[in-house]
Amino acid sequence: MTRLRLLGYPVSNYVNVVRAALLEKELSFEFVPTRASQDAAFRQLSPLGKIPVLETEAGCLTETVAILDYLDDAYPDIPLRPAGAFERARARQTINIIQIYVEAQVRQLFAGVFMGRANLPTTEASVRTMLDRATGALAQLLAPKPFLLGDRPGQADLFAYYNLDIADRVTRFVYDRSIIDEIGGLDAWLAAMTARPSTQLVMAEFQSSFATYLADHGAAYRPEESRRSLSHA
Ligand SMILES: N[C@@H](CCC(=O)N[C@@H](CS)C(=O)NCC(=O)O)C(=O)O
Repeated sequence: MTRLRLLGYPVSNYVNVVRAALLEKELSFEFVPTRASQDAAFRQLSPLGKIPVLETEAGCLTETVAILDYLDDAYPDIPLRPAGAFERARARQTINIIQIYVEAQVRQLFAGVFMGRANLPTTEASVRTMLDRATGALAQLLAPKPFLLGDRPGQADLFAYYNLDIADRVTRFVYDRSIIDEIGGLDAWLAAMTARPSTQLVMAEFQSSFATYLADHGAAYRPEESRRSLSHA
C-alpha cells in the first residue's frame, strides 16, 4: 500500500504531469487541492513555494522531473522511462527542451493571457524568438510511433502533452499561431494521448478549474476560442 499524497491545483500543467504519471503507474495516492504559496509553512514542504509537491513516506519532493524519477525508481512495476540508456537520455533531452525552451518561455506570457494583466511587446517578441528555435528542434526530434519513445506513454509523453497543451493555448492567443501545428506530425500522438483514461480524468478537472481560474482573474483568454484544446483533439 503506497502512502503518496500529491499537493497541487488542477490548472497547473506541472501538477497534471505528475498526477497523470501516478495514474499511468496505477499507484494509490491522494490528491490534495493546494495552491502555490510563499507562506513559511508551505515553504517547509516546497522550498520555492511551488506546486506540485509529492509527499512520500521519506519526505516531501518538488520539481516535476525529480518527482517523476522518484516514482519510477521507487515504484518500478510500470516504468515510465525507456529501458535503454540512449532512449532514456533521449526522453530527458525532450523533457529538458520542452521545460526550458517552451514552457518557461510561454510562462512569461501567462500574466497577459490567463491573469488579466498585460504583456510587454518586447517580452512577446523575445519569447517568440526562442519558441521558433524550440519548435524547429522538436519538429526534428519528435517522431511518435504512436508514443514518443515506445509502445506506451512515458515521462516524455506526459511532459510533452500537458506542457504543449498550455503552450498551444498561449501561442494561439498571443501570436495566432499553433506551436503544435508548427511542430507537425503530432495528430496520431495527440489522439492516442487524449484517449488515455489518465488524460480524461486529469483534463476533465483541468477544464472545470481552469474556467473558474480565468473568471477569478478577469482573464482575456477564452478556452472555447482555442481551435485545438488537447482534451478535445
Ligand atoms: N520547475 C517546477 C515548476 C513548477 C511551477 O512553476 N509550478 C507553478 C504552477 S504550474 C507554480 O507553483 N507557480 C507559483 C510560483 O511560481 O510561485 C517543477 O518542475 O515542478
